[in-house]
Amino acid sequence: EKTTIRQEETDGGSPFGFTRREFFNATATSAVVGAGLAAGGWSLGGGTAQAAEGNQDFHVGPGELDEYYGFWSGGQSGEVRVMGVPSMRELMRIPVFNWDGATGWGITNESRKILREGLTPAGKRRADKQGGVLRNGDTHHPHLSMTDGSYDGRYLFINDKANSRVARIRLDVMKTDKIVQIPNAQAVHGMRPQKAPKTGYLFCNCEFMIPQPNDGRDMESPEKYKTVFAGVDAETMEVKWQVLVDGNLDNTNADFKGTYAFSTCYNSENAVELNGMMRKDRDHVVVFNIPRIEEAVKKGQYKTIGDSDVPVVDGTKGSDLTMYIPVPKGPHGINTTPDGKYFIANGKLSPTVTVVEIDKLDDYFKGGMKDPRDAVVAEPEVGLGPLHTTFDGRGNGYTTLFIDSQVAKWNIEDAIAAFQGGDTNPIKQKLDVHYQPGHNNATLAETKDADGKWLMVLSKFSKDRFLNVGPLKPENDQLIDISDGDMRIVHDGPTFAEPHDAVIARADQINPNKIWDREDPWFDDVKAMAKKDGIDDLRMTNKVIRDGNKVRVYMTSSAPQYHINEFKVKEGDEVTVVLTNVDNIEDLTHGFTLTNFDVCMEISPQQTASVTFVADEPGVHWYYCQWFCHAMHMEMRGRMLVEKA
Ligand code: K7E
Ligand code: RUQ
Ligand code: CUA
Repeated sequence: EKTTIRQEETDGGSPFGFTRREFFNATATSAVVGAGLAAGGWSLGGGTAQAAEGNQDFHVGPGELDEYYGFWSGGQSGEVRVMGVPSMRELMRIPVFNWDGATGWGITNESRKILREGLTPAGKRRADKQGGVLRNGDTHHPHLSMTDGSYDGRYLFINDKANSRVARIRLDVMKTDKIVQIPNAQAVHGMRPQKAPKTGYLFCNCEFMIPQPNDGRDMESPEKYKTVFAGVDAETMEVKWQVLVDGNLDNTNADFKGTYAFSTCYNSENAVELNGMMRKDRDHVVVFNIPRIEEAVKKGQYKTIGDSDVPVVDGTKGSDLTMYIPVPKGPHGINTTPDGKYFIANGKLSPTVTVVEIDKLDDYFKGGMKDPRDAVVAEPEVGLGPLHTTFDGRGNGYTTLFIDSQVAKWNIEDAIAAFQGGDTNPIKQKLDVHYQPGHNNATLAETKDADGKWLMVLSKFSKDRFLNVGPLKPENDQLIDISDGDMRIVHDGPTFAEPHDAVIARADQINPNKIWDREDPWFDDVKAMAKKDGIDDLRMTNKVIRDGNKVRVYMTSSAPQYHINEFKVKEGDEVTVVLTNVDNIEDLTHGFTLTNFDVCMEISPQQTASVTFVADEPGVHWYYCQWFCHAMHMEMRGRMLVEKA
């Protein structure tokens, strides 16, 4: 208990020595007028008080830039959010699996192609029943591409548990450019890019067990249900292979050599209801030997399932492609240490975390190790409900304790020494967080460059931390200074729709473009269509082309004008509007919204976007620019005249 610092007592950096609740009581009664001003700076997110106690300032002043980019999952909203760290300012939202009215994601032709092309046949059938694309997603795990264990600034990947998909976001333009739905799967949960030599694969855990194929057979025989681990090619976003496993995959991670991936597995009982899932007292971690899996696929030692042609190899217990390491019941998060030596499986239902030495996995696969438990080098007790662990690059792990509402800081080598019988206590500090933390992540902690400066803890419940907003409350993301040894909370940040996870990269590792490049492959399709209509440069063209009952409107815009003020079509025509923003000034985004037609799109500087709809209502229909761009932005509009058929 000596190592526990009660946040309520120390009050997260207030120099005034009273707790947050006491502070609010004090100001409510106007008891401390003078102190109220200064303390107000602290409680409202100013960094002044923090500077007094911590050794880093989280305050980023007006006009100053953050040191880090954070990438947050948007949870049940299906999007990704870009944050500045340490300021916790939300910088951008990137639509992925959702529909978005600001940018027209889910409405433009470009986004609809991305949302549709990677769906499985069943996914396409589902999409066809609701307008061609799927509408929701449940994102958990955003992860950045790497080269040699460092962020390389190319891509961000994110899973969709709801519709079993994985998406790729291009970091140069911060747009989703590929989405693939994983066949033979329900609920893609854990997802990690390969760390080395580069992100060639994305490793995807399919969580729920289903009959294989899931076509109506074996429904009453849960013992035959299986799930798969999938390797997706990060360049093409195609599913390369799958591995059948025993149990229910949860989270996954990779080593720093490119040899192994490892996944936590709960419900090794293969049960379909809660009681059955709790029958055994152990579950396992599955280790995947990637070169062996590739070899087996190459040799044709696979089958395909149902209408999918993805090779599926057998990695169930006893296979030489996998290793099953027994761990205490219900492991959840799995995290690789930045030095590449260990991975840590977080106990969830057990108060322990299991430390596995990665080099020892070689012994097992070479036949030298008989008992897979021999790869376990420590299993410290860290507290109740350990879910995820992150690292400071100084040999410490930081584990979220869901039930205790704490983060435990513990030393890895001390835990190993204790496991070998030493009497060192690996626990260095426990810090109260608010409340029920899930993931945490420290700056660069998933890479070999972990710098131990800031720790982000994503708590599931905010309870009393913010003004009440009704029965649905925000989550609470807490920023913790870990730079000087002790953990200290410096900021609360509410987020809507459960982010689950976030990653933090140094600003210089991410270098987005400031405006679009006209050679960007994003425009290839629309350029090809224009070429067939005899148009070479979309930036120079304002033209309406009729092709039977199809009408293509090629239009440019520059503030504050569309260069086609009106166009005429006939009732029932299929109209495609192709709009190119010829402004090349940073930040000068225009839009195209067709009133009462449910049509909108973003066109940022030098961007082309297109949208197709049926002009099924005769009359005058105004289109307008929905991004405020100019003093005469309100005047930036035009008319579509639809003549009665
Ligand atoms: Cu722990 Cu989906 Cu990463 Cu949530 S999972 S917390
Ligand atoms: S106008 S500056 Cu739509 Cu009130 Cu906004
Ligand atoms: Cu263009 Cu507003």
